[in-house]
Amino acid sequence: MARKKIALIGAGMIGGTLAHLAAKKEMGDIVLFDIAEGIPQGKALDLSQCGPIEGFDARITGTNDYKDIAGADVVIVTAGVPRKPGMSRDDLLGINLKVMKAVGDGIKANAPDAFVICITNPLDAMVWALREFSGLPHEKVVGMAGVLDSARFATFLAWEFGVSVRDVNAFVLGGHGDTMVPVTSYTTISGIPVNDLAKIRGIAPEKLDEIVKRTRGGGGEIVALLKTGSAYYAPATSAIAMAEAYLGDQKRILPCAAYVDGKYGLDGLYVGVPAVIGAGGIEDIVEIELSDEEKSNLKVSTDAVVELLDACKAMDESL
Ligand code: TXD
Repeated sequence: MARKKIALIGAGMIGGTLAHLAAKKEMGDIVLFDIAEGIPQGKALDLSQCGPIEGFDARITGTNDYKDIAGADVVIVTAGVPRKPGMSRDDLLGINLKVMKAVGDGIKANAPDAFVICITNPLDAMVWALREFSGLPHEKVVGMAGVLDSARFATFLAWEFGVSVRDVNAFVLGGHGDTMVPVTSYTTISGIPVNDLAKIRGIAPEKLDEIVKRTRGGGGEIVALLKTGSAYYAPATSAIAMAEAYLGDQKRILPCAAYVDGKYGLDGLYVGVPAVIGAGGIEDIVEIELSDEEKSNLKVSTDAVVELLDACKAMDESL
């Protein structure tokens, strides 16, 4: 059976990391696409030379021509510009919306049957715009944010409780912005609700609030430290987990920016919700019971996403 084909649109910090992870895991052949000449080709050549050392067989190529993504099974989109210190994710909207138009056209023409994972920020708006521009079915276009935000939440919890990160199952819903909703009522450590373990361990509720706050600011914390860009190792790792769930028909329930129409009181919005990822793409959205506070926090988050969509529509009348 022929190898799967993974196309990475954007060969920057996340794109290169995606390629390395996908190659190490032998997920398939990899095409790195970018508008910058030489970058995708150079990174593809460098990554290929890891093969004899790491022991993976994967054809890794770089290109500036969308025709080379033809027939891709998975397309992961990081094309665009990242934040610099002092910038919000929303500040990227104008530039990255135009990029999504070009990327959407490229996917529509060359890889219409792919499962598309969008990473480009502002994520909830960019994944919606990418779906509109590409015309792919809603269940085949998803945004990566919740897996990353939940991993940040889980890391901070594991540090505070002094437990293995393997045992923390954290849930962050809503938009990928300062209004994201870490859902402590569905967060467990070895199946123990985190609020219960906090009481057992004598960890004050204020400490958990601090961790929720640090999770919300997790992206900005790294941008401030790096100064020249944003996080890329954990974002890439998160998108790879989503791609594996699709390619392996794993039926994982992951927090993803999926298209919600009816559930959670939403009609026609991409926002972070528990989504089942399998061979059909987004196969189901799980509508969990939320506390009143969590419901109102989710409303604030989805209202912020609607504002971004309105800004996108104002910039591009085809939306
Ligand atoms: O959780 C999340 N979703 C976020 C997303 C986590 C971290 C970073 N987030 C966003 O991902 C970030 O704000 C950016 O919008 C993207 C990509 O971040 P990355 O750090 O990989 O940015 P780079 O290193 O600048 O890479 C972007 C590449 C770069 O090589 C450009 O030449 C290329 O995108 N680029 C394009 N490729 C194709 N087509 C077009 N039009 C284009 N424009 C730029």
